[in-house]
Amino acid sequence: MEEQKFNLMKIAGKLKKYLDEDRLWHTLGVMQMSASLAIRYDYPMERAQLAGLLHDCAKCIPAKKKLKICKDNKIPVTDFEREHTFLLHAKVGAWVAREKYGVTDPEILSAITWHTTGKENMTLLEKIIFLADYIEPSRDFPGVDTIRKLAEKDLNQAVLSAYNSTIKHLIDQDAYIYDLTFLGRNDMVLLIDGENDTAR
Ligand code: DGI
Ligand code: FE
Ligand code: FE
Repeated sequence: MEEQKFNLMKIAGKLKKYLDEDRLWHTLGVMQMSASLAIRYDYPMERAQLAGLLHDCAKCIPAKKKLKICKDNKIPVTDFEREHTFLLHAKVGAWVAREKYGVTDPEILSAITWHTTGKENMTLLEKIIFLADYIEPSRDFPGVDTIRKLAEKDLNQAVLSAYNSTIKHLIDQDAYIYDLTFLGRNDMVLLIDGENDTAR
């Protein structure tokens, strides 16, 4: 399959109409961070930039409209997602990326779909976007710098740290933790254990 070519600047210009200023700035930060991680971990840089640029393209769509998009396009919505419509920005984002920005690459669409919770068996690009979303330059929360440093050294460890920090924060707030968040986090633990075993 021939690689699709995209004009990132043009996409950013279009996103400006659909995102508020803070979200656009965050999005540009994720694009930048995705590029750095792609260089470090040997993933095609422009594809990582494209996924980073579009990961939150549906973030500013109101809940009702996201549900309508799902209904009209036969995108399955679980009862849980209907109650927690925040989660839908990820899978609706993948739909918008395909229908409105012409992205057909399943690897890129999958990275957008899973960027909020992650999941088991994440691909390299899924990890890059998940982590870039967490540590892009405008993110500012306790411990973010430690995870940024870790991201230079070890991708899996950094993804695990990002999960741990989110989960601790969610626990402190008595928030509901999604199954996929736990599954993704535990999967990283097993993966890291496996790496250590082979090293022994
Ligand atoms: O869209 P962004 O804000 O850039 O980032 P995102 O799509 O990764 O969403 C981050 C938010 O998602 C953050 O406030 C924590 C929340 N989140 C992630 N996993 C879970 C979760 N919230 C709950 N309640 N439970 C989770 O498992
Ligand atoms: Fe998001
Ligand atoms: Fe984001």
